[in-house]
Amino acid sequence: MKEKILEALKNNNDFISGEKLSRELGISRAAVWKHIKGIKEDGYKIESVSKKGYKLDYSPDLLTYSEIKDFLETKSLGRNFIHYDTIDSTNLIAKKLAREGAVHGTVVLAEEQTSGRGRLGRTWISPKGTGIWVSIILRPNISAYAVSKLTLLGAAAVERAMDNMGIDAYIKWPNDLVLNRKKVCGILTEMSGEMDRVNYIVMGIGINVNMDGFPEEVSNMATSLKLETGKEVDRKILLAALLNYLERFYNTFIEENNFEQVISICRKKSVLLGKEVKLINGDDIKKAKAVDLDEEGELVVQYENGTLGKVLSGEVSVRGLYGYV
Ligand code: BT5
Repeated sequence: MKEKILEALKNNNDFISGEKLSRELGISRAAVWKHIKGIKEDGYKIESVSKKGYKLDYSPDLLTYSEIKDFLETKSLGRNFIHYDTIDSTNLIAKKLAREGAVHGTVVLAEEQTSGRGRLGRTWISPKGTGIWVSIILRPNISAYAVSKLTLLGAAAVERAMDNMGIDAYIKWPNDLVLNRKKVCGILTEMSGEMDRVNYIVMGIGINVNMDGFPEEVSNMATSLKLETGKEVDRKILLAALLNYLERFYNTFIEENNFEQVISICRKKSVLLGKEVKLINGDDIKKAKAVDLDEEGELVVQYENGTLGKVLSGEVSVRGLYGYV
């Protein structure tokens, strides 16, 4: 009901009376007043004048469904949208909801994560109101082998969404986006299923948008869009653009088995191709040259002894990035 009242306020440039709201929504005047109070507590500024009613003066910078839906062009992604002010990790919640049967395209978003997660149990720093901390539940009919392709699909969607906002970010295969040699986005794709059938996928995407600085432990490798561009970036438009691209790329991949555009973006915007890299697999570190990205999204490398190999996913570091000199 709160959503409906907010919607009515947004659709009205002028005052709307409590009586009209109560009549149209079929609730009491007291209930209208209670919901208005709740909306104000969420950070909206609502003018109330006796005999005239209520008027929305200001919407806060929140990534709720009602704030982004005008920019969304998707059919399923984000149409079931769960917003938290603070949560431990959106991936954890999304996995729980997926187990309980949440529909394909469900989005879980938090303004702040208290235990944001990276790969291999690492921490993802997720301060309040300055980033996009989002997890998307996907239910593709693909084999577990193809799942790592989805991370690239996510990276390509983030790259396009940033490009839309005039930001020229690069992709560090397989799960980072880089701006001026520092990490601005990370993707954590988790799955449940068997080898030949996926149950569900949770794609967690963290984008550093408007923070002014980072804790010391990551300050040499992390950056935000604001730090690099010098201005605030509209989180709502960026999130909607991300979901729009993600759905487009996902449908093309799943329905037409076409992965070409994703690969072409990942190749064109790669920070690895042509470079000497270190392939890190726990304690096993191999030096190689990143030669290409094949049509399956695997990184083609040439080892020091000249042999070629393919890497499906994993940890790669490259000189000049994230403090590696
Ligand atoms: C990632 O892991 O890059 C995946 C990050 C995914 C975060 C999203 S946010 C929404 C969803 N919910 C979650 O709980 N997670 C997902 P990885 O490649 O392992 O990189 C992690 C490393 O990046 C850390 O060990 C730090 O060194 C560094 N790091 C931590 N926070 C960062 C930040 N905000 N920006 C840049 N680097 C960061």
